[in-house]
Amino acid sequence: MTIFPELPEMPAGFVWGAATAAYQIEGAVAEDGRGESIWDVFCRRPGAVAGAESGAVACDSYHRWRDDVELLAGLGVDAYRFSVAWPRVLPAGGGAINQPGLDHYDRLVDALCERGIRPFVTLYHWDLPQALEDRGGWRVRDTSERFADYAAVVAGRLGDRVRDWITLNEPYCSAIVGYAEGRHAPGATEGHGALAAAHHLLVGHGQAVAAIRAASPRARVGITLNLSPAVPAGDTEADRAAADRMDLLVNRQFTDPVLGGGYPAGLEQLFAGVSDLSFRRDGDLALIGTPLDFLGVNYYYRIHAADVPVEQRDPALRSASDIGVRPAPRDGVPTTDLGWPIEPWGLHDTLAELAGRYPALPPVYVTENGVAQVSDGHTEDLDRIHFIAGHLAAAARAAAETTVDLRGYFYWSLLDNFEWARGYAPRFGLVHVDYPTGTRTPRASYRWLSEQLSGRTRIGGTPAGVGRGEEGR
Ligand code: IFM
Repeated sequence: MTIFPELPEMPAGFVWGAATAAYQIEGAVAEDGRGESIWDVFCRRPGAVAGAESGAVACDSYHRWRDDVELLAGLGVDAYRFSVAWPRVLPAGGGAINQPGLDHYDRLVDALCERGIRPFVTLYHWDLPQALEDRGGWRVRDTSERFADYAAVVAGRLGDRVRDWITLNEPYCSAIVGYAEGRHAPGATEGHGALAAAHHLLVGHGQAVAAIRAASPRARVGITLNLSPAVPAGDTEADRAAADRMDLLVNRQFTDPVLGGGYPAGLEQLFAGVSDLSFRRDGDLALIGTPLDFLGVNYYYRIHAADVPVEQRDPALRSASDIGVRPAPRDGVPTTDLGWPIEPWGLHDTLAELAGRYPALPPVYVTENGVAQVSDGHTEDLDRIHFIAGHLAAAARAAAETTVDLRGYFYWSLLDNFEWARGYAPRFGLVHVDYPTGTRTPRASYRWLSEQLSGRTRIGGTPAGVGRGEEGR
């Protein structure tokens, strides 16, 4: 007999959700006036994406969005986190608004509200309009300003029904993976440019917070950061120092300024050979540290950091080894099919560390957490059920033991989808997608979660009642 785990007790008003992102599910890249994004261009670069795949069709959610809303309703979640594709709304990045693009999201939001599902809208999940990349992309400050303009347009149109806004998803990946490592679009391998991108993403975030609040005074605005506790691979001084460097690069470069504390001590030294940081301007930190209504945390794994000797480092920031760190496999720790260590307690530690380090930490949502399998036929996914239950237990423990005000959990992802440079092989979905036909088939994990969630009172949102359960907390 199979024993299925139960969901843990969560704080009152806890939001249960599932997440996706535009380029990973929508397809329809040349429809209804959408402009090109950096991912359309990057996917055409030989060798950039496994199997030379792209998001051109993906899950075809641009056409099948009604099916996806029904899947969410059947799952019984309170909320759906999706992203808006900037190049659908402003094909050239700025200037003329493409109304058919905005109409798509308008219909989606209406359908969610009709089903009592609260929309959490991410404005930037990596699909920068190529027209802006051609003018320097995130390396230049103008892109931050264009981002705030775009945020105002979307909030102006959807803000009467959408209350929860996420400015950026994982700026670490946009900046460091996209502009230093070159594994993601735009595929640049620069040091200074990547650090400029990180800074301009955060400036754009601060500007967008103000723009969203101006366009929709009832908005609640946050940012989503991917956080990975960095722990020493071995019990040596060198590995401990490597873990500290990794923590600065991945986590604190973003959490410290966003949560109002400015850039952390040690960061300038870490980047000494890479950049003069001349892109920073007076007033930027105040903007970046604008108080938020919530913080989104994406947790997937801990990093086991091993030291790389100085003579083997290249001061270019093209990989973690350039700051002297090698992610090391850990004996006895199981890994996902992507090789990511499965350590649910890392989610507890992430939340506990946030609570301990930042006295003014706003409410927190886990905006992504999930596991991929690479076997297409894997629909009786008991391992995914245990993954979710284990991570939720860790999150519940953090909520009970620390001051973290944990408000929700979004599983990544509702659907199998385009996993960026790895193409379609990794499957993260509660719902299996047969890409040739677009057919969606709920997995065992979907059935389990929906059973666990049934019988609760939904707290999600009609236009008037968004977030009822959370109101006043
Ligand atoms: O698929 C991605 C998502 O776009 C951002 N966070 C991590 C996920 C899994 O790699």
